[in-house]
Amino acid sequence: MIDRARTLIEAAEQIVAFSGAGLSAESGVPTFRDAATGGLWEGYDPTRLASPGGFAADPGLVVEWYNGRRRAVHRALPNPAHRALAARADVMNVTQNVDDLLDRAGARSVVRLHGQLALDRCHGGCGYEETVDLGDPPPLRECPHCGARLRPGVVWFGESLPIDAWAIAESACRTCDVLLVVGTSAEVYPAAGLIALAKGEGARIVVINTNPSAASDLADVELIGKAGEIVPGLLER
Ligand code: BJW
Ligand code: ZN
Repeated sequence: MIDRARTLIEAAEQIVAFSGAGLSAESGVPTFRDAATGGLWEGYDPTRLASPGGFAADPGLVVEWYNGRRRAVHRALPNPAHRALAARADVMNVTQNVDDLLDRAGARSVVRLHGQLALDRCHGGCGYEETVDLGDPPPLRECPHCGARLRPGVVWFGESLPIDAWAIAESACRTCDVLLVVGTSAEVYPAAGLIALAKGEGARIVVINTNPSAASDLADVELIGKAGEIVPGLLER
């Protein structure tokens, strides 16, 4: 199966890597829905924490939860899968991840569908944004422009994805020859819809995941195992 995937990759002109939390699992960053890595949301109701309604109900709790995750990402290091994806300048990285591990691995540009932990932005919608030190994130505070609350610069349930990032991702998935689907449950939309979009336009789908996922049925090649162990061998020239 690895050889089949490598053959597809070698023949491809355009390669897109669509990643999820499993990509960073071996760096020690917990996933969302995967019990094997401790499931980040175990004991929490995700719609409470990662939603505008949850923020309205208990903004202090939500900011503290994100600040704990920010500190954990700050302590984490890129793993071999991040480094392999970053090392191939011809691979476009489209990620659902809000960490900065692809960037720290040296990826030139990363298309982020669900925002980033390293930003705070105004929840009132005035457009104010501020970079956050992941190692020493600030507590809940007000927007210096309009007085509304600042919130993590991520995309919560019920919110729209960043228009520019979505347009770039959609266009790349329409035209790519191979879509690598790395470490995602492929359950969260519209991001997960990129896989069917690429497949419908003729791309070959290579799925790398420790378990079968919602992407399995769309896979031309499914490689079951850890991203850090599989991705480097797939992408080395
Ligand atoms: C390994 C591994 C290793 C482990 N190696 N693999 C139908 C169509 C469109 C939308 C919807 C729809 N149905 C419902 C919706 C709404 C909703 C949605 O999709 N809900 C689903 C749960 C059903 N979507 C939205 O609300 C989106 N917005 C939207 O639709 O706007 C339009 C709208 C407007 C108004 C009203 C309604 C709609 C926004 C979605 C935002 C998602 N945000 C989050 C949180 C980000 C901030 C934060 O980090 O806190 O994004 S949710 C969370 O899930 C996070 C992730 O990016 C995302 C995807 O998770 P991911 O990355 O796949 O992680 P896991 O844990 O699920 O999977 C990890 C995988 O790795 C597993 O498969 C493991 O096996 C594997 N693995 N170790 C390889 N070492
Ligand atoms: Zn503001």
